[in-house]
Amino acid sequence: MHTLPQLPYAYNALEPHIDAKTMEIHHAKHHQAYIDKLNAALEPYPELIELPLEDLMKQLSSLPADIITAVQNHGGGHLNHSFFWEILTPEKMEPHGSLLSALIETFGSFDEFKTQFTQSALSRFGSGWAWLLVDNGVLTIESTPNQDTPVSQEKTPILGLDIWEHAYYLTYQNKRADYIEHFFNIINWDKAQNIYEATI
Ligand code: MN3
Repeated sequence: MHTLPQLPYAYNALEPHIDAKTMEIHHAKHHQAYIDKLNAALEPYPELIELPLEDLMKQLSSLPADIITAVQNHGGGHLNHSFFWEILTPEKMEPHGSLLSALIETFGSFDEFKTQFTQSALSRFGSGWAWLLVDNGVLTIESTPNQDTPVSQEKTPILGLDIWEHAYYLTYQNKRADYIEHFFNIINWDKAQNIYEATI
């Protein structure tokens, strides 16, 4: 049985970058809905409902055929949002450590990484996510449609940005680029560094 994780900060903590109303609806309504629908899909499969979420998503393609789409959408939604809340912070942080070194080595500079990440997030048509991932030991930028999670493709998310309109519309309306720019002010680089360090 999956349950909604508590936010590690208050709904208004990320203002002015993400407004309190957006955070509240996003967490208490959208994220909760993914969890409710995931639990409903898994109800006929008691052995699956007890699996840790990451393990469930890693074996997505070998699940019973009648629940693959529901787990892809709602399990992915649950995992992606649980990760998203953790990678945000109201504390002002800078990229550092082995992750910063690897970003510079991989993309040429931190600014070039930011440019490519922004481009990836902007070019996703419709709803989805932009990611900084470790894929077979290599840092890569990708975007996924809908609630598809890179965890199902054996990739490790280091950063993830929700680019569904529900994540930014109240403050930014159609200006997705402004939302992406503001995301860089609220990244939990300590958390990203810890995840990256565990992959090397
Ligand atoms: Mn969302």
